Amino acid sequence: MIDDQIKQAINNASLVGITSHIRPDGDAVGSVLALGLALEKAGKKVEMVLHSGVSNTFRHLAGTELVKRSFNADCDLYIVVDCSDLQRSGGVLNDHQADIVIDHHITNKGFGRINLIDPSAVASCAILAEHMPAWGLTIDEPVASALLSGIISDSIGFRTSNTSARSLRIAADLMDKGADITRLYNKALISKPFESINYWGFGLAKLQREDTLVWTSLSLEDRKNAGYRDEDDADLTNILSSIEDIDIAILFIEQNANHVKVSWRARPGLDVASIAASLGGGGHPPAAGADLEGTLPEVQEKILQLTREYLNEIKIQANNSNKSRETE
Ligand SMILES: [Mn+2]
Repeated sequence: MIDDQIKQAINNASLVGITSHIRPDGDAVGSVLALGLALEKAGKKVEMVLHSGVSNTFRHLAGTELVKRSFNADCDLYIVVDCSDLQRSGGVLNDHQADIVIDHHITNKGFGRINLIDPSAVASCAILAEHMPAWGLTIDEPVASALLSGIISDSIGFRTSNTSARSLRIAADLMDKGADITRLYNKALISKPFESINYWGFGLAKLQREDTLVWTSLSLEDRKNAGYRDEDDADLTNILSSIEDIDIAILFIEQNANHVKVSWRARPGLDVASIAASLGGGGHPPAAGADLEGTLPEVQEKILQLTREYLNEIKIQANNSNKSRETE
């Protein structure tokens, strides 16, 4: 049904615009490239746009040289992938409506004319892998590689709690189509430039712990000193989330003098997406983010306070349910 609507919309379009969120991760890049390359192969003209460009981590994927930072022309059809709300695209659509929204973020309310949103999917790339054939699009080796790269990235190498037999079967199918899992895994998650590890060092040197909460920050000064060029966290958040006996890890990344990106990671069962969403951000229950106005110390204080309050509520709830169990 929804597949027919999407197929129809694609068939009717000659110039298709595709975009995703700012500071795109592997799933955002993979989704844009997979869809863009497959649509080109199907004879469509395509504009692929990522407001922040493509980070070096994913430059090895086919088609990244075609990705622009803004739309040059008015497209007949705009597809927004892996992006929980329109604002997170960085404003690249201007006044255009999102025609098709494809996403797996639970916080996505469906801001498109046609919405394909599956929060159970491990990645937006997994949704695309399952649905693209029904839209008449072919998954060849470059498309399969982009999709598998996105799945590997968003599942942190099949380690997130939503990793399922279904997601592994999708990955296996993409391998059958020529995607080299060893190479893609290494590129997406293991191999890092010297500057990234150096950048981690600045963040790790400031690591703080308070009970089951850990946090640190990366300032503009740190980025400069480390010689790190991208605007993302160089995956330091995932390192923080590997600390044992922790409920929540937070990373504050200074973007400019009055703008800080906040990244949360939480143990399974907690929901940091709810905190992020209350601040205009988004994400998944165990991994979420938000962009906030303010200086690094201001944002840090505010967010730590909100996160402490959330953790206290969780502890009170847990105590209450223990008590009611005792009195039963
Ligand atoms: Mn994703």
